[in-house]
Amino acid sequence: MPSKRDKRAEMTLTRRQTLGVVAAAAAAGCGTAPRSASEKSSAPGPSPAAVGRLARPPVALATWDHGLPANAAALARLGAGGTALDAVEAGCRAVEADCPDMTVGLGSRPDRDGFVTLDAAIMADDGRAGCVAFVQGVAHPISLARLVMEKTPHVLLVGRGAEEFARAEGIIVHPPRLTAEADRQWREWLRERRYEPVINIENHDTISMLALDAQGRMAAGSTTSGLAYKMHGRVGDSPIVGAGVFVDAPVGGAICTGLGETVLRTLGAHLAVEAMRAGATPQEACEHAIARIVAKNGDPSRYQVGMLALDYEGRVGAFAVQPGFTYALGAELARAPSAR
Ligand code: SD4
Repeated sequence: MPSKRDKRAEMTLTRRQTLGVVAAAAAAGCGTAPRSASEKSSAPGPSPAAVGRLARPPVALATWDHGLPANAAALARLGAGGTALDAVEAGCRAVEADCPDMTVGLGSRPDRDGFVTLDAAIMADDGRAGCVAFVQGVAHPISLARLVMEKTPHVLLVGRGAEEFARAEGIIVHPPRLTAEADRQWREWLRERRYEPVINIENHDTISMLALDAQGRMAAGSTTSGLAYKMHGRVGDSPIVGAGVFVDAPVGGAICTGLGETVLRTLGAHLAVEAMRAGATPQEACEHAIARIVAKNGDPSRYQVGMLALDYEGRVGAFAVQPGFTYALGAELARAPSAR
């Protein structure tokens, strides 16, 4: 029988082990050490400087280019005395209200049956969480998720039940409707009815956020329409605590974006936070989690996952399976290093 101490030692992920997992993924064909953003792309704007950098609170960190408007809304909320939870809610709402990528909010591309179904999660670093999945007609699923957290004894409500709860809270639930552009694209898709995720242009770029407020509280949030032309009823990682989002004081938080099935199989965000708990930096934690995702999901040329992590010292981590994952730290856009 291993002693308690042995067990603790087993659970402790050393820095060498963390890097070992990354090395194993590299050996499996995922490339080697992360390269800098400047090596990855000549695109203007994104800078490698944010990776591994120290950010002083208040901090807003968010996925993809639309992380910039999300962070602006989040930082405005923090500047007005809001909490980290207020900040991620405000940031996610900004993208839900206006997402030119058609990947978040009611203007999104639909599932294969022509319905826009939305997923969202919000989590505080004391373990409180609220999530909604497979919700239709709700303009701000992130706020509905927060209401689940604050007004129910539950963590996750889905589908019609979540919509009924929204109505009971005075939220308008709109009838199913596609925007003219979403309708046009869906009808075009119907001609071939083929769904194949294409790296970084899957047209399902989620907004996931982490915020750290001046009082040292951290929160995470995510909101998405999931995969375009997914099966009706499909739910990804974004509204699942531990998969798309996880935050736990006094360790830190992590968030994911990309092909949700690959993250669900590994509970990617939880994996990264637990790596930090065991001593990894946020950057090492992201690399560790991405390496595990690759190890569990086969051929990494077929999908993208981007991960961000943040600790209470304001250290930032960012890593992705493929090149091309952009994220925003405050008002700065950066390009994450990647395994390939
Ligand atoms: C999902 N992870 O539903 C989400 C989609 C996403 O960038 O993050 N796209 O699988």
